[in-house]
Amino acid sequence: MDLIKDRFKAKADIASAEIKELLKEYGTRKIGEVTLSQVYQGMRGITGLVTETSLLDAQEGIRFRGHTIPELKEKLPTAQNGSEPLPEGLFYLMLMGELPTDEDVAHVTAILQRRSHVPNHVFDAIDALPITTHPMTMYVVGVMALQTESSFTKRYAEGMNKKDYWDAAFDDTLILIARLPRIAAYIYRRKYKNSEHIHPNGMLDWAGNLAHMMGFDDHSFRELMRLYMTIHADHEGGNVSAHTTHLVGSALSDPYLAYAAGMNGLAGPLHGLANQEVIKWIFEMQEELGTDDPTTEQIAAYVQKTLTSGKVVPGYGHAVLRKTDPRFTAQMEFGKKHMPDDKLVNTVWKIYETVPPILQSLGKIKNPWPNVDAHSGALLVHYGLVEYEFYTVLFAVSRALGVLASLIWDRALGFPLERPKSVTTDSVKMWIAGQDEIWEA
Ligand code: CMX
Repeated sequence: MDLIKDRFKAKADIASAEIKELLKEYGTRKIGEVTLSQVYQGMRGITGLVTETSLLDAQEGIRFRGHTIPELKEKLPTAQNGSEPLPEGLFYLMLMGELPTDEDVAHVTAILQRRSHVPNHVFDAIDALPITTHPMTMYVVGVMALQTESSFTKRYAEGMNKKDYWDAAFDDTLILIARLPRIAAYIYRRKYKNSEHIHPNGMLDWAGNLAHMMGFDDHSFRELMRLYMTIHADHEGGNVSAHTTHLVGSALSDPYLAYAAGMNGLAGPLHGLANQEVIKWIFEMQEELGTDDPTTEQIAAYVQKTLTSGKVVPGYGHAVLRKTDPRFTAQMEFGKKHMPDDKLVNTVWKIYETVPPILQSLGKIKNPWPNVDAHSGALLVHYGLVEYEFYTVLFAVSRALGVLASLIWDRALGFPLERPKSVTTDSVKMWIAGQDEIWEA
């Protein structure tokens, strides 16, 4: 691990010095203006965070350290006999800011394999929950139980110098990422497979091992997990899971506490839980229509019904994106390659033809196009992973790569406690009447 840590430290020192200079020279330059609507409506479009690992363009989608998803598919190392990128490679890219070699990726895989042992009390904590508990609740409880291992918290209590925060965050992050597949697979086997657990295979890569421990040893399912874990990993810093992890980490809560907080946000239906909602919605549509192969007319009528009953169409829309999510497209390409005739996957493609014009016609939805969650479930169902309440756990395992790489950078760059200003509506009214200067506060 020292090799990758030393490389990181060298890069972080350069970045820190650059930022210091930037702030010295341009620190008072204005980056934008904030309207009252933005203050009341979810702070959309306010630039107020630095996240080094990825950047989202409304038209083009996500770029990880400058690389689009199609570029990653070309440039990141793959498993032997595989063609999908290894998520360990994306983690390296997000952390170091440069593309890894095959050797670098093998090094990260080896680090993760060596640290993957999960202590028994974590399984005991999960087992203490009723079997009916939602898998995301079990997952966060598992992560919280693992927090006993935090070297950040131990070293802080021993008086760690703030120059070393990044080092402790680095250690915690690698251990946490290494152990998440085991926790996720344990939850899956406990809840859906009668607690018949499967031992890790120390020869497999991080995502391949997750597939194996869940009980899916099909080569193309492993490939799907590699792709899935890569494309769900990061979506710049303002989304709920990334922002929460960053915010909680800014209080110097250790990476376990910060990541668990972020994953509670991912478990919301407007964010990561949308992946389960999509399949639930399609299954309900199939049942109501009495067919597993609905026509576009039938789908259109069902979409209208969903909207009339005051619900959102899950998997469609986005707070920042204004085009089809390239993460949707990457999954569509996987579907075309591995399962072009699958009925459910074809239904997802028919929904893609049907929903955008309907949402567009409402006139209020800023983005009628599908996001990442519109596609993922159908690919999983194809391989027999039909237990849709589990899907957000897979998203969470992947999201650890981005939010925790960012958390290491937060500590390396010495970012302070996050504490934006809030106002009351009374103070807003006084400001409008010219009796208050709250905005200058
Ligand atoms: N179906 C129905 N209505 C939708 C909609 C959808 N898919 N997407 C947006 N709208 C509605 C909003 O609810 C809002 O309605 P009101 O004005 O009545 O409150 C209006 O359109 C305007 O919303 P917006 O500015 O276009 O979108 P927001 O930035 O407020 O919200 C999002 C973004 C993702 C929460 C929203 O599009 C949504 O609820 N989508 C469905 C859930 C989903 O797929 N979430 C996953 C996002 C990706 C992820 O994080 O994993």
